[in-house]
Formats: sequence, C-alpha cells, structure tokens
Amino acid sequence: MFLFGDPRNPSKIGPTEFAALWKCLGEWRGVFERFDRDRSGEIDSAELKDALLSLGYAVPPSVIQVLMSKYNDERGGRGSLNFDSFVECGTIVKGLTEKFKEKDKRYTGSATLTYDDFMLMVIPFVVS
Ligand SMILES: [Ca+2]
Repeated sequence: MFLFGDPRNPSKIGPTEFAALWKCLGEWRGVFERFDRDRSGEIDSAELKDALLSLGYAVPPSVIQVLMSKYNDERGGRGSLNFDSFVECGTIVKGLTEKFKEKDKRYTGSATLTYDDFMLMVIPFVVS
C-alpha cells in the first residue's frame, strides 16, 4: 500500500512497517469514532467532510459526493462508509493530496503540471 513503506515494493512488509501500519490504522480508527457523531457505526457525507477537514484536507462537496458514491456501503441508501471503506477513501485523499502538494509547494490550491506528471500522479491510486 502506498502509505506504508516503499511503494515500488509493496509486498515487502517487515516488523517496522507492520508497527507503522498498526499505528496508522489506530489513528484512522480514532478519527472514525470521533466523527461518527450519531454512533451509527458508519460515516455519512457530512461526517466524512468534517473528518477529512480535521486531517487537513479541505475536500470540496463535489469530491465528497464522488467519494461517497464510490465507497458507499449502503445499497440505495443515503450513503455511508464502514471503517474499511473510510480508511480506503481517506488514504486515497491523503495520498493524492500529498502528491498534489509536491506540485503546489506554496499551498495556493492550484498547480501547473504536464500530462506525464498527472498520469504518474494518479495512476498508482487507480491501479492496484
Ligand atoms: Ca455516522
């Protein structure tokens, strides 16, 4: 997984990587529980927006909507994320935001990048 260790060699996970993974999952669990305000055991779109904001990601409503439709656990419901989906969704937002920040070093919220840069930025997140 791109968040833990060397993304070019994702199959290699030793004790250090495992400890980091465990700590990271614990942190995601804490965020999940803190922002599941109605204690439904799932995160709805408003809870997701606030959870991501608390992590420093000001994700616009249109993107929250796309994330909810992609990771939605409810069939035909209003849409909510269980813990696994929340972690997957959160790691994608975190990873893509970090990649974007590499191109937006002054944190202006916009960046100029080439087609090659864009593809290299996004493909690792959509191909697994
Ligand atoms: Ca909830």
